[in-house]
Parts: sequence; C-alpha cells; structure tokens
Amino acid sequence: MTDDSLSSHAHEMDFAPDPAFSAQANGTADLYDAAAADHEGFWAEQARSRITWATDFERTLDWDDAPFAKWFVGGRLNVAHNCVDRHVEAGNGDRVAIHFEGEGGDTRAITYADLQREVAKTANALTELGVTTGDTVAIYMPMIPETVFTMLACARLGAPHSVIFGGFSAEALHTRIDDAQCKVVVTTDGQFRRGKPSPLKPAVDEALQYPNPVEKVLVVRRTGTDVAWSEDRDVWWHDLVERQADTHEAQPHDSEHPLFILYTSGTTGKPKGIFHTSGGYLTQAAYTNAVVHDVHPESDVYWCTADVGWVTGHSYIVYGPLANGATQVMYEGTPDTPHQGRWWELIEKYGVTVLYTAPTAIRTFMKWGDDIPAKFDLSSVRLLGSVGEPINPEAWLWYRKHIGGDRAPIVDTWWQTETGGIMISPLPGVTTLEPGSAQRPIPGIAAEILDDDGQPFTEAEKVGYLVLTKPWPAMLRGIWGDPERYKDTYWSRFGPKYYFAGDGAKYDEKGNIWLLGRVDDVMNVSGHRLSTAEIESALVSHPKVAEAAVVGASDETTGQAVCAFVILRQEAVEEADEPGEGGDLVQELRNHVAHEIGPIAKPRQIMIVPELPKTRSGKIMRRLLKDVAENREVGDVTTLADSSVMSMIQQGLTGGS
Ligand code: 6R9
Repeated sequence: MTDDSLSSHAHEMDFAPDPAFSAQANGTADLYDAAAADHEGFWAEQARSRITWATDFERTLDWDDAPFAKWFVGGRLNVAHNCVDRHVEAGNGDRVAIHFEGEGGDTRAITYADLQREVAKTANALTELGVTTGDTVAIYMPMIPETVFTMLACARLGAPHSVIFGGFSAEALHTRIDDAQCKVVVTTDGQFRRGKPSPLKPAVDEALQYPNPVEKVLVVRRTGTDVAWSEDRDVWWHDLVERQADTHEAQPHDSEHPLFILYTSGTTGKPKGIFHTSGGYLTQAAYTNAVVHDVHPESDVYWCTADVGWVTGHSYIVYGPLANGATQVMYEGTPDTPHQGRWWELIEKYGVTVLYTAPTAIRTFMKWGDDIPAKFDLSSVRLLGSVGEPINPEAWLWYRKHIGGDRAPIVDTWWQTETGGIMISPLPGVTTLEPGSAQRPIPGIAAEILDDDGQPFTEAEKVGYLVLTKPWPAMLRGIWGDPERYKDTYWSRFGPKYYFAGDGAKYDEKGNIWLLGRVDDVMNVSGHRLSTAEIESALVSHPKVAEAAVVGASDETTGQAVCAFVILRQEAVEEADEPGEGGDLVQELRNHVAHEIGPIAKPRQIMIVPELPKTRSGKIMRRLLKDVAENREVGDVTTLADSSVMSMIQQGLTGGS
C-alpha cells in the first residue's frame, strides 16, 4: 500500500492492540466495568492506591451543592510530598526525575533526591519572602527546572500558583496578577528562543508599573542579560534560594485546598481563572498518566512536549508523572533549533519511550519532511500521545509510521483546562485504535452527546454537543472569584445535570466519539451541520496540503459558506505559481473535499497562504480567518504567537489575486 492509498482509507482502518503491549499495560478492560458498577468506589480506590494521604478521607464525593464539588472530603495530603518525598522515602532517590535539556545544549539530570532538596530550598525561600498557606504566587518562567521547583514549593506550602505562559504580554500578566492578587512573582531574566536570549523580566517590570498587590519578585538568572532592578522588591534566586536549608517539613492540606489557578480564554472578555484543588486533581493526574500514557516509572523515559504554562504541562509534566515517580525529559527550546531534527535527536539521546505532543507539531513535522525523523534512532518509542485539537487521520498515520515505527499505539486524548485531566481517550493495550477519533470516555468518566433540545442520542454521524454527565475528581472547582460565571458557562446551557464542554461531537458506526472542534467552529451550510475539523481533515488528506484551517463565513444564500485557508507542502509550493486565490490547484482541492465528504462541504473559497494564525498554545484562531473570509477588518491579534502572520496572509491574498 502506498502512502496515498493509506491516507484515503484512513477512516476505514483500525489497529488492534498488540498482545505484547497489552501484557504489560497498566490499563485493563475490567477498569471499565469496575467504574461503571461503582463510580465513587472506583475513584476512592484510585485515590487510596495512588496517593499517600496524611489523613484518610471520610466521604468520596460531596455533590450536595452542585455544581460545586468536593472530592475526598476530610482527607488531608501534601501534593509535593506525593510528587517528591515519598519516592525518596521508598528508596528511589537516585532515580532521575528530570533530564533537562536547554536549548543551547546545557543539560542537568535531576534525581528525586535532588528534587527533594531543591523544592525544600525553594519552599524555605518563599517562606522567607512572606508566602504562607493561602497566598497566591505568579510564575512567569520558561521551561527550566526552577519552574518545576517553584510550582512544587508552592504546592508544599499550600500557596496556589498561577503560572502565566512566558509568551504572554505585560498587559496579560498584569490582568492575571491582579485577578488572583498574587503576593510574589517568580520569573527569570530571560529565556533562550531560537538560539538567542529573549527577555522576560522587562514584562514583569512593565506589568508592575500599574497598581498591584506584589511584594517581592524572585528572579532566576538564566540568560545572563542585564535587567533593571528594583532594590526593595527584586531578589535574585541565587542570593536567596541557594543559602536556604535543603530540608523542609511539609504540612498536610485539606483535599479541597486550592492547588493552582490557570487562566484560559473564554468566548468573550476577561480570561477565566480556572482553579483546581489538591486531592481530586492529583488522583486523576496520576491515574491517567498511568493508564493512558502507560507510564512505568521504573523503565520508561517519558516526554511531554507541552509548555508548563498550559494545563498539559501542569498535569502531564509536573503533577501526574511526578506523583507516579516517573523519569522524564524537559526541553527548553523550539523544535527547529539548531535544526529541524532536534526532537528526534533528543528521543535518541535519552531513549524516550513515551511521547506526548500536539497535532499542530505533528503536522509541522510532516511539512518538514519524512527524511528528518528518519535520520534518528527512534526505536525506543513504544507509545505516542496527542492532545489539544482533533488529530486528522493523515497526521495520525504519519505519526504512527514515522515516529512510532509502525508499531507504537497512539492515544488521542480529549480534555480541557477545566477537566484537569484526560477524559476521553483510548486505553493503550485495551482499545482497538481508530485514527482520528478520541474514541470513548476512560474508566471513571461519563460523557454523552446531546442534540439542540438537550436530548442525548446515539445515532451515528449525527452532530451534537459533548457533555459530561458525572462529576470527576479533577474537575475545576470554579472560576476564581466568579462562581456565577462558572455556573453560567458550564452548567446552564443544558441544565444543571450536564457539564457543557463547548465542543461539537458525533459517534461513528462503531460508537466511537469524534470531537469536531469548538461549537462555534461548527458551521451550518444550507441547514447541514459541517465541522471545520472534518473539512480540514479532508484537505490535509490531499498530498499537496500540509495544513488547513476552515471557517464558516456568512453567506446570503446558504447561511454559512465554507472558506478554507491552506498551507501547501514544500514540493507543491515549488510547483505553484503565485500565492493567493485562483489556479487549477484550488479547483482540484475543492473537488477533493467534495469527493471526500460530499458536495455540500465543497469550499466556496480556498486561499493558499504561507502561515496560519495560531495562539501560543498552537490553536488556530479561526475568528481572525473569519474576518478575512468576510472581508472585515481583522480583530484583536494580541494573543497570536506571531502577530505578523495576519498581515502576511492578507498581503499574500491581495498580491496574488
Ligand atoms: C488539554 C487542552 C481544550 C479544548 C477542548 C477541545 C480541544 C483538546 C483534543 C481537543 C479534539 C482532542 N481539544 N484535546 N479536540 N481532540 N484530543 O488542550 O486544554 O487548552 O483548555 O483546550 O481543546 O476543543 O475543548 P485547553
């Protein structure tokens, strides 16, 4: 079978588990039955077997004041003790917790014993700065070990952290610091990006020019670049942390004590401070990292490529793998520094066995070419994961073939900042995999798809709204300081019984769930519901297309019309004439979509562009493309990873037509 025939039959392919994988897998089929038979009993068992409690809990779930949940009521634990100290106490202090690789090639191997000392020193330092239980701490840092030390030190003290992604502006930083009333900010002088130091502290200085609650700023020296200094406020990490005692007595906190706040953008206005608590969150992070990522702490080298500034980094770099005592890789830089094979080089170097990344990265690697990963020994890889957006079958198959050696199972994991942990995903070694589908809720999670009237259905190929029907341990406990917004956003669309995830979904004939993108990304063309993700997937299945984004633009006759923005693969770019609209290729692509999905899905317009507008977490900002498609002035671009992308797209279009 050639690659092309493979691609066009992607939706008909499935992959049964390899018996050798199943034999060693943490996940087993009987977990589904156990969880279905006794939801709370199942989670109580996970909490007791995976987490060390200073005081056992009395009640598994208190849902009396729904939608405000309490899990493992009466239980007390210290999250940092669970992630660090207990592994040292169990005799695993010499195990590497983090293989850190700086962008410039500097490395550090941090064992669990090292981590225990570093977290203790950091906790003592924060205490000296006046941080106590209940105070909030902002963390504005790159992907370096001190970021993890700080998060765990906060957890140890019971001081909720608010990690703000290092790519956010001073303005975004100020809003978040103010909303959570942070007492201390931890930052660095800068970070290495694409071989150059890029400053971070100036954004903190700028954010703190406005009225703010911050008393101290703790600064790690990472790049050695000059920084402005405020004598009363700023403290160097190497002056304060290095002289602290390397032991610290951890106090247990209530199971429902807030662990962290993480801001995520809503459909409108102000970012939402999603907050998570301790016992339930840690239980689900540890459980999912064990059964979905199949992490075996004694033998695996796990690598989650997310930034710690996103929920994926919280749950699957810090809390899940460390609670399980895993060994992981942490990489500071970009995938193309100093060359496009950097990730594969790291897999070869550290013998990475489990890789967890995002479809946008996978499609970028497809664009760069198969020959790049082929130069490295990736034979250690035994499991692959995907998160963040639907993974189209072509990217799934490419990932399996070129990174997974045609043998590694792929887990496509659906979840959200709000859910705290993985919710819908195959269990590797158990589930027969269906490329492009996240498949079914994991054991302990319950989901349904509702129609417009809020009625659940199971018909195949009918599009509806994904809802979660039972409370789960890592669920958000609210929006920081705004309980009404929490109720309105998640628990009112279909009534108080259903958590409304905001995603469109459908079942296929086999009963597998396909996530179809945010509900606002589901189009209605002549009364037919079409998913942006489905059309994008069709476009990407064409051999000349590297990446595609689809939006529904308003149309007088059909309500909405399909507009597609397409990035060509390198070879196709070389063949093509001018960028922009027009040409045989556009016609070919329109026909291809019509052929793959049906004439109704045929895009009205296809625009060939050099780049797509993406947020820093890699999500395509369709709102901006919609502005282009509807000939409007382009809206706010401040949350784009690269704000010049929109002008590049527009120039290309006017230049090419
Ligand atoms: C973990 C994370 C959440 C939104 C979610 C959905 C999309 C995430 C997905 C997926 C399809 C997957 N999403 N994983 N869509 N398949 N495997 O990404 O959290 O940044 O809060 O985004 O991302 O639309 O609602 P967050």
